[in-house]
Amino acid sequence: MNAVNLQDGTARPADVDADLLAVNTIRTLTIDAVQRAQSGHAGLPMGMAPVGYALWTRFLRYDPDDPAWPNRDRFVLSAGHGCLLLYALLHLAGVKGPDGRPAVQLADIKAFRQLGSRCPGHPEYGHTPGVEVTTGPLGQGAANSVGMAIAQRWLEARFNRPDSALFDYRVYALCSDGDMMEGVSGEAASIAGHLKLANLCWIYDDNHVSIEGSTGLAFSEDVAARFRAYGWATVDVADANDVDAFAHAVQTFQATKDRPTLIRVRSIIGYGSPHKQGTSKIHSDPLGEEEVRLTKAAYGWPQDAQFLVPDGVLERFDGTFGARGRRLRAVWDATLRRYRADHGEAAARLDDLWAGRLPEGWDFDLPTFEADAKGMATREASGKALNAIGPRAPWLVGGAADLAPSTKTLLEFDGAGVFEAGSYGGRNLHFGVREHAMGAIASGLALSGLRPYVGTFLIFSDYMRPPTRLAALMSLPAVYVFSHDSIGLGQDGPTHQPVEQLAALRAIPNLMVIRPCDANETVEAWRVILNQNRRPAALVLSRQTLPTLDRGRFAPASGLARGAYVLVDSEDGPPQVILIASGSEVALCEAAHSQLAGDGVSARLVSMPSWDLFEAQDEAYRRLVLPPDVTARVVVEAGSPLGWDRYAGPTGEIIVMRGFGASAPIKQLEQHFGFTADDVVAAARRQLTKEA
Ligand SMILES: Cc1ncc(C[n+]2csc(CCOP(=O)(O)OP(=O)(O)O)c2C)c(N)n1
Repeated sequence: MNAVNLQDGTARPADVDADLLAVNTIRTLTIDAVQRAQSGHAGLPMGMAPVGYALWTRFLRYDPDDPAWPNRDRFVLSAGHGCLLLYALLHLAGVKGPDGRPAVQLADIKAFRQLGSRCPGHPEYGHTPGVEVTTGPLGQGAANSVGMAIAQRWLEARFNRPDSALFDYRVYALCSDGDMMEGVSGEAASIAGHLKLANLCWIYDDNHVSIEGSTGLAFSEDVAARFRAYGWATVDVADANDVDAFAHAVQTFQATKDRPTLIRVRSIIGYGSPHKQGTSKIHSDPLGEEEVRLTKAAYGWPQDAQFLVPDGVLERFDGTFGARGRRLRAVWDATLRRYRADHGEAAARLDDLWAGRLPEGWDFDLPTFEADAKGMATREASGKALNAIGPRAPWLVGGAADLAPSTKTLLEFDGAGVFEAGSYGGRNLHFGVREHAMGAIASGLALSGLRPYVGTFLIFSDYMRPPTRLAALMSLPAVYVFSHDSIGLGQDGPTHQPVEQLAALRAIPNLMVIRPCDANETVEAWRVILNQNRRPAALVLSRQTLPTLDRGRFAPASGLARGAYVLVDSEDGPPQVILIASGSEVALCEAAHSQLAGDGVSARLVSMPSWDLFEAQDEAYRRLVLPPDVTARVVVEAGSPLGWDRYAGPTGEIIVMRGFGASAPIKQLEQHFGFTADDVVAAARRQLTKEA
């Protein structure tokens, strides 16, 4: 491809070759969109347009008529701020949404960053067809792509047959300097190298510029050397405009069968802008009208044309990207037809997987636990539930960040297996001590149709908060198993005792948060979580044993599905006082309830494992459980008070943690921090006195 002569802006679109014409279309669409919106990031798309163009037109296997084709190559724009590159590609490639309408119309690009446009400020999964994953927080997309690559390997191992390669797609992620600086990409790259994910290619836009100026201000390591140390192959492309060199690098990736590949592309941010290219000014400022004209001149573009898509560009994409994708898709459809005929059962499973549901009967073997005063930890019950579901839910896959024995997240039944380099069909993933990447990888798995669960201690949910939030934003059904959920973990002390984490999780919109009180509620929690596929869920579990409640005497654990329910009521008449608790504090309140009943106090005990499930109930139910006229209330939870006043009411009492915990045996801690039945009884009595 010809390089553009920056001094000579006289060339007309018709004069330059078809590749350059298409590349400059991407660039000028970007420039015009940012200029019109007066916001956005033009620099990356201007620099990397040739790379995006070459990848899509020469390599990407993608049916523009169906961006949900299961065997499509994935293209993740991890540097989400450069979204106009993706929007322009989706537009020019003629990608269509499920309704048959273009995924991105020119009108959407013109309305970049405006309400309702298919071109929001950063790519949003589910909002714009063809956007594989929501990106913007740097590092996340790169880490998500590792989950996607794991999923491809897993699907291949489990479902491909010698005569039918249903899954052989590749995963490409375009990463910027910021992506490379963020720790999460390092974690993810480390495990990708360890797992030898040869289907994964990261394209690193090495443009030496970020917001504050040169990356040299803060970033001087040899990134490629680092990746080689992770076990990746690396290829350098000296000039982003050299599409043949880039194409050669992609071919090297495709020929590399034993490790992932990093293609480092040296580019010039804002390429073509005479006064701003190569500087941080172009990173996120609109060019300004005069500079837009000069830049277009530099490209040999009509200076006054806006949002111009010259004749031939759409055809260029259609004749390359489109033609290849449609042809491959037709071949794949034929393969799938054969597969259905020859491997009917596996095909039926795939239909379930693609529909986002687990096979019928996945919950048949869920256990019920007998009443038991000694009981078991909810993490223990969770492990039993998981292992009861596992054999019937073949694509429930997961693991922990080196804490599987503690979080009880190991699948132990025959054939569960381990996902490891060269043996990719296992159901157990070993993430190593990499919580942040683990969360992002879970999203990549969910985006690929698998049902992932990942485990760590609740305290380390902080380490995976960014991907948790994004999973909630994307409505992905990932499951986070968080054990060791309070001071109840005991002697590890305050570094490990979560206090504010529950409140922090509850603050994430669309995240289901469930803290079950005993073994049977834990089973019900798994039932609720896996019965839906539109939300991530945090399952918050105790380290310590908790009594298994006598469900003959108390309400059934299925009440968990409604978020809160009356576990045991006053024997006669309306309650004088309501005790509300979650998780390990329910048993404590049950003891207090008995004590109060013995003293002739009518108390109600509400088990409240999930605020969000409760808030989703109709008002009548909520008033039934928590009648507004009963204002004598005691809330007990070994966590932050934040938000509990909503249920305690203005005059209720809340027994919570008001500071950090301490290192001591659990019994001492309960005494020390006031989590005993006597404390609850005393609070209830204070409430009654107040009432009187
Ligand atoms: C986690 C995170 N931190 C900060 C930002 C804000 N931010 C957006 S772009 C950017 C710098 C980008 O520099 P680079 O990655 O080199 O992209 P380029 O300048 O090449 O467009 C920053 C800090 C972000 N999007 N995500």
